Amino acid sequence: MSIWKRVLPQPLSQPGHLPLRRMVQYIDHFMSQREMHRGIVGSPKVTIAQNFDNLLFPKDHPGRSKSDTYYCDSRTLLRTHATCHQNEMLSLKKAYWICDTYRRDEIDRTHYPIFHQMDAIYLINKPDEEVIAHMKAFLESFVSYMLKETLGQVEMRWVDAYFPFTYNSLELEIFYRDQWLELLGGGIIHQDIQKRHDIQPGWAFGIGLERLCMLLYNIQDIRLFWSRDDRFIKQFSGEVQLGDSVPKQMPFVPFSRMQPCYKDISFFVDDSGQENPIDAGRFDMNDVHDILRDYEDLEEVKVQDAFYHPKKQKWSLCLRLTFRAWDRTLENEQVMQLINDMKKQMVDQLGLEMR
Ligand code: FA5
Ligand code: MG
Repeated sequence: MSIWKRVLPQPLSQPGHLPLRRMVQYIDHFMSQREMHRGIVGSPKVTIAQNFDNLLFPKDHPGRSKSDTYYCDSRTLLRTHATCHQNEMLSLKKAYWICDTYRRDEIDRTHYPIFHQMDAIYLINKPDEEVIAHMKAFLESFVSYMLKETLGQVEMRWVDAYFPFTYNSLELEIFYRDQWLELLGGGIIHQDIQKRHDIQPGWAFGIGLERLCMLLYNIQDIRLFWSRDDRFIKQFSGEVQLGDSVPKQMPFVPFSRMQPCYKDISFFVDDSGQENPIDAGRFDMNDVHDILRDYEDLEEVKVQDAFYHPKKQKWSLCLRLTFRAWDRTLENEQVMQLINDMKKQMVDQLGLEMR
């Protein structure tokens, strides 16, 4: 399905976003104790100026490329980070905001093209060293508030980083399962931005909410936030108990990996005289792949068998299809429906004769 159909009506609005919404209640509590205002953000469609130019992104920054960013037209795009709303928030002086963000990324266990970020700003009229010291203390206490009861004492370290819109930029990493894991980025708001808005110096930071939530609940796959499966959602329905730290969270119990379901489909290829039906003649197996790619729950397609049918004088191909949804068990009836639909597309679009 295209990204344009999937743009969220509101941040955190999917059923599978429940653990994120729950985590945000804790975040709100932490922030309110530090007199931080929660800023409201609008549509994910923002201008290139908001997302890049005003934040001093060089014209050739890779983040701007069409292969990384969903552009709507020559002026607008789907925001790639919550920082695009920083300018609107500066007058609040101490503020945080949460929004859905979009990046053209591979889909794997830790990357998804739609995710959520929280950004914050904290203005204090102090010299640079004190601004940085304040930021480090604030963010260390935030991470410790979020994770210490669940993960135990959290080992953290700061490493140098680069963002076009901050200086003295840093990333905070935590030691988790034998490796250092990037959790958030921050730095002092760039002087050009300070001048343009005539504001006091201060720091800014940003964090990916799904990644934090995965640590909090031991969720191993970011795609589960898009699940509608009760076995996922029900695990996050308990009471939220606000206090000095997030109480120990019950780790998410993964349900058994879904069983794959195998089905074969066979069809005739009218390519008389060809030695091999797959790489010769009018028939192009890639046309079949183009049709099959649209079926999300189809994991793999393999050519199982190909033989020449002497009576019909046609090649017969058999494909082995592996179906597996990552978030739910597929019923046989659903798979049969998918198969029927695929066959119809193959007949209508490619004129193939199904067996
Ligand atoms: C930023 O987006 C900066 N705007 C953060 C920032 C704000 C720095 C303010 C300084 C001041 P970065 O591109 O590293 O930085 O993304 C931040 C976080 O978003 C990452 O650490 C990660 O947790 C999350 N993230 C990035 N891409 C994905 C993705 N495809 N899926 C899920 N989470 C992602
Ligand atoms: Mg980063």
